[in-house]
Amino acid sequence: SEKPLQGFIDECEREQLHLTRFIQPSGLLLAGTAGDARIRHLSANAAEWLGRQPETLLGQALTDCFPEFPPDTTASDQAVRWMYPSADKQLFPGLCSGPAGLLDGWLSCNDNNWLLELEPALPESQRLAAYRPIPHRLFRMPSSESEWTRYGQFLADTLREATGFERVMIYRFRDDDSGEVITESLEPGLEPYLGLRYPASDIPQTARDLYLANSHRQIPDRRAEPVAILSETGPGETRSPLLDLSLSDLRAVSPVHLEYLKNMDVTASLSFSIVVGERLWGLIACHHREPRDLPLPLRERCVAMCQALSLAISGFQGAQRLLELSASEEYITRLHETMRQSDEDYARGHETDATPALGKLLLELVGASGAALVDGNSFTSFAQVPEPAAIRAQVAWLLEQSEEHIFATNHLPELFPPARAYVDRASGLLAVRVRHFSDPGERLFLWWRPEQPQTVTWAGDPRKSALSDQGQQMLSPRASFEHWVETTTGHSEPWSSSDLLRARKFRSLLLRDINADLLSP
Ligand code: BLA
Repeated sequence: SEKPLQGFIDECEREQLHLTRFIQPSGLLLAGTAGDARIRHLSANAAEWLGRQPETLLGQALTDCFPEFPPDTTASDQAVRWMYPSADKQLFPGLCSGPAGLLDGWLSCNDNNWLLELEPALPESQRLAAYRPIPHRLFRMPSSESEWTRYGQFLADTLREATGFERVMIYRFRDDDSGEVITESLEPGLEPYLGLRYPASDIPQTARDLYLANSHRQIPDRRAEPVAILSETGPGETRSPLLDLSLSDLRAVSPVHLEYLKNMDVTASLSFSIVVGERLWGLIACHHREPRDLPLPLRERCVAMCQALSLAISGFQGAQRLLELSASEEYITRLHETMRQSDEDYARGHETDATPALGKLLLELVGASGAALVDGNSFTSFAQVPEPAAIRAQVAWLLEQSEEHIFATNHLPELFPPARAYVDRASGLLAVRVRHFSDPGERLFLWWRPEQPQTVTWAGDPRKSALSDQGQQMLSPRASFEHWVETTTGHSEPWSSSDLLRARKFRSLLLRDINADLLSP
C-alpha cells in the first residue's frame, strides 16, 4: 500500500547522513573539534595504515603526531591555517607514510569539526595524467543549442577517459527535483540511460545538501566493509563528542543507497556536483561495474572540469537574462502605450480601434494562445479562450484562491476541475491582478495555453520508488528500472521565468499609471 512507502521515504529524508560513525575503508580519518588540534576521532583502520596504535594518537595534538604537518607553514600561523572553517579543502600530497606506503592528505574544516583524511598517494605512473592541463575548450562558453550539445558530449567523453569509468552521465534536476540524463558517454555494449527520468526521491534532500558543500563524492566499492570511528571521551564527558562528516569524502554510504547501486548493477560510483547560483543544477554521475578508486589528484582534476561547466552555465544564464530583459523592455513599452490608447478611447465613449493590436501584443507578451482583460464584471477576450461563463467561473475561483498579484500554473485542470472541459484552450493559466487600494474594481489579465501532452520515460515506475522486500519486514529502494512510459494530460508548456518577469514588469507599469492618475488634478 502507499502509506508505508511514504513513511519509508520520509525516513530516508530524516537519515542523518553526516552523523554516521563509519567510513569507507579506502582511506583513514583523523578528526577533532574546530579550533582545537587534539585528535578526538580516529578510524579503527589507522593502526594498519599508520603503524601506530589508536591509544598513541587519540587525545594527542595532531601537530605532535605529525611534526611535518602542516607543511609550508611557520609554527605561528599553523593554528590559523587549518583548524578553522575555510571555504576550500586543502590537498597535501605525500603528507606522511606508513606500512602501506606514502599517503596523500586532505584537510577540511567546518563550524563543528576539522577532518584529515588520508588515502594512498598518487602512484608515480599516474602523475602525467593528474597534471595534464584541462582542455581549453571547456573554458569557452557555448552560445547555441548545438554548441551546448557538443560541449556536454565533449565533457562526458573527456571525463570517461580521465576516470576510466564505463558510464558518465550529465544528470540535470528539474523544478520538481526529478532528474533527467541529458548527456551520456558509455562503453560500447552497455544499455544507454540517455533521456531517462528519475524521481526526486532517488536522491533525498539531505544528500543534495551535502553536494552543495562538496564538489564530489566517491564510492570505490559498494561491497566494502565499513570501518568504525573511535572517539575519545574527554574528562567529565559522558558521551562521545559529536562528529560532523559533512565535508568527508570517506563517509560511509547509506545502506539504502548501497542497495540502490546494487539494483542498478553498479559497484563503483563517482559523482560531481554542478552548482549554479547556490543551487544544485545537476550531477555528473559515473558508474563502473567493477570496484574503482581514483586517486585524489585525479579526482580534483575532474572537479576542475566540472566547475568549468558550472561557470559556463552561470555565464550563459546571465547573458540570456540580459538579452531577454532588453527585448522585453521595448515590447512592454509598446503594449503599455496601446493599452493606454484603448483605455482613453473607452473613457471618451469612443469605439476603439486599438483592440486588435492590443490583443496581439498581449498574446505575444508571454507567448499565450488566448488572453482576456477583465474589468470588474466585463471582459474583452482575444483568440483561443474558454466560454464567457467559464471565464467568469475562473475569475471567481482565482479571487477567492489567493491574494497573490501573480498566479501561474501549467496544470489548471488539476487545481480547478471545471477546466477539464476545455483543456484544449486552458491547461495553463497565468493571471495578473492590478488593483490600487483606492480602486473599487478589480482589473485582471488572464493568459491561457492549450494542453500539450507530454511523454516521459521513467527508469522504473516512479510510484514504486521504494518497495517492500517480499516476505521481509524490510523496505528497500526500487528493484526495477524497467522503462515506464507516462503520458501527462491536462498540462501545458510551463510559463518560463522570463514570461513571469514580463508579466510582472507590465503590471508595475500599469500600477504606476494608476498612481499617476490618482495624483493628477
Ligand atoms: C544518493 N542517489 C544518490 C546519489 C545518486 C543517486 C547519484 C549520490 C551518490 C552517488 O553518486 O552514488 C541516484 N544515481 C542516482 C540516479 C541516477 C544515478 C537517479 O546514477 C540516474 C542515472 N534512494 C532511493 C530511495 C532512497 C534513497 C527510495 O532510491 C531513500 C528514500 C536514498 N540516495 C539515497 C541516499 C543517498 C542517495 C540516502 C546518499 C548516499 C550517501 O551519500 O551516503
